[in-house]
Amino acid sequence: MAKVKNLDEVLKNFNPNDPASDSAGVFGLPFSPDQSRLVLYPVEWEATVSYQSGTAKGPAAVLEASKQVDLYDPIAPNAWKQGIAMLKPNKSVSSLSKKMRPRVEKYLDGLTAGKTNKIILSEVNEACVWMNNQVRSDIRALLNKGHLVGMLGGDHSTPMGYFAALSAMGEEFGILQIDAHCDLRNAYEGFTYSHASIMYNALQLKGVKALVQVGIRDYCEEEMNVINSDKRISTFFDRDLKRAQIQGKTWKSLVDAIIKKLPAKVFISFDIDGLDPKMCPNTGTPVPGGLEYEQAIYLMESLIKAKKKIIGFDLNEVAPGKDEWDANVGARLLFKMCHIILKSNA
Ligand SMILES: [Mn+2]
Repeated sequence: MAKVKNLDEVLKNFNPNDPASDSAGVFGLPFSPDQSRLVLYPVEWEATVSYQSGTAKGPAAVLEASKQVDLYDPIAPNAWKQGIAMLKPNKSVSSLSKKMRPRVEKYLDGLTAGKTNKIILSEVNEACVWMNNQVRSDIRALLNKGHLVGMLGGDHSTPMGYFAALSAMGEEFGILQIDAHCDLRNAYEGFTYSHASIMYNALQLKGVKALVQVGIRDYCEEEMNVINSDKRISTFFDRDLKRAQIQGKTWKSLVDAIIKKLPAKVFISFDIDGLDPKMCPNTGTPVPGGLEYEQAIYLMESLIKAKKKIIGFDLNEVAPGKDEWDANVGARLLFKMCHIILKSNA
């Protein structure tokens, strides 16, 4: 990667045991994006959210909550010293999402009444394509500079541009998706690039060789048909994972089976609603059941032990509620994911 300027000097003046200063960046760290091996790219986008909105406010809330996270991480102690920084959100993406929300709500009201407003539909679909293109070129520029990139959504439609950038750069990879939902609908409510279609769309890309889904517990027949008709997809339903554990199987043995389905290079797409909703009560579409926090960390950490290379990740659907709980969990999960990708690329 490009030569990092002044990283040693920045570190010399930084005490990781002090509380975060007002001017500090993500996790209270003092690095600029240019100085950082790992850059976090926030996307304040929730144009096609169908149930509870709020996830566009996720990145700002997670950034704020991240300043409370202590910096010692047993996964890879001191890996943060390679530099972690969060970019400012792409403001044209944020404002287009805001502009689309009332249009989408009007469209959905029409849909409930049995009417499809084709004018709004094409307007929203065009906006989503535009967002995907913005994200793709932003991410590609960061990857070309040699950064590792973690994306922070926004709704689960946001990583499409990231997947497309990797595929266009000739990468071949599997997606490990932790989620309550399959997101395998061919357009949802008419929206081509809905959060509920992200994995259907990802599978159209040349570079996506496998999709391994974990924690799934809310899905429709159309999605079951997609799962059954595409050999690249392996779905580990929450029901099956829970029953296996009730009957005495260990989480380790299940994790081994999950990882076996993945190719050498892995992108982690983490929808926070894959976790038990006690950890994300304000997320857009919460569903009972799901993974415990440490089960998810163990799964991701096991990728490193299995010698998989983590080429990127996103964390999405974190929505701040009235208290700071969702953002607190999101920030801590993000910190773990940062250390996992740094360790995988050490
Ligand atoms: Mn999802």
